[in-house]
Amino acid sequence: MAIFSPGFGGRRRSTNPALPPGQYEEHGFPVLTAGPTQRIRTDDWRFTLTTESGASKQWSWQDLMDLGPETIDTNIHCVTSWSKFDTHWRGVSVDKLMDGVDTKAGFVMAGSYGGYTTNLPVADLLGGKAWIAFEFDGEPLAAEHGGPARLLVPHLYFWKSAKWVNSLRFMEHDQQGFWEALGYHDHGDPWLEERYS
Ligand SMILES: Nc1nc2c(c(=O)[nH]1)N[C@H]1C(S)=C(S)[C@@H](COP(=O)(O)O)O[C@H]1N2
Ligand SMILES: [Mo]
Repeated sequence: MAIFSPGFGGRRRSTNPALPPGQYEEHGFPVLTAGPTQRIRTDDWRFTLTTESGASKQWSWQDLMDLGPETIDTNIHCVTSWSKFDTHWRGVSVDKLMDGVDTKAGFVMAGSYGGYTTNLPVADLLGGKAWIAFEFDGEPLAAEHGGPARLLVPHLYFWKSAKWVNSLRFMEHDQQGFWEALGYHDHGDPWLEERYS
């Protein structure tokens, strides 16, 4: 006996236009981490940006706060098929970190405390699409969710939002990060279901 009935339209389709294909709405906030949770004090926290020419720039926690944080209200989409609507964050846009940075690179490798990496096109980090986020729901971001600060790139699957992020390395040629090297997509647009490469 079949455990599901294909007669009633087969796979259930969401009527919610905010839900990308193959996703369901999650009300909790699952924790997904490959490896141990990193615990970094804001006093010790540093963030480094390196361009393709080798030039680098570094920020302390206070430097980050001085860049002018903003509020971000957004939906997030995990490749394991949960989506969470209307999440509230505070963070500094990557545009602000990029102010005055001279690069023609097309790609970025984001790196984290603990060694996690993920690659993204530069275009997906600029234009108000990506942040270094340090508050969730009005509270300091919990270590389990990447606090003190994580990358937040809500228009791509959530594995691109590197927890405990501490670097952006600009690259002329795309290279693969942790999950990408294991078969996940180099881009990861949930609306195009770019799950695997
Ligand atoms: N440093 C780091 N960042 C990471 C991960 C990880 O394992 N390590 N997992 C990614 C994946 S696969 C997802 S779905 C989200 C999960 O974020 P959450 O635990 O806050 O829900 O973080 C992403 N960022
Ligand atoms: Mo994920």
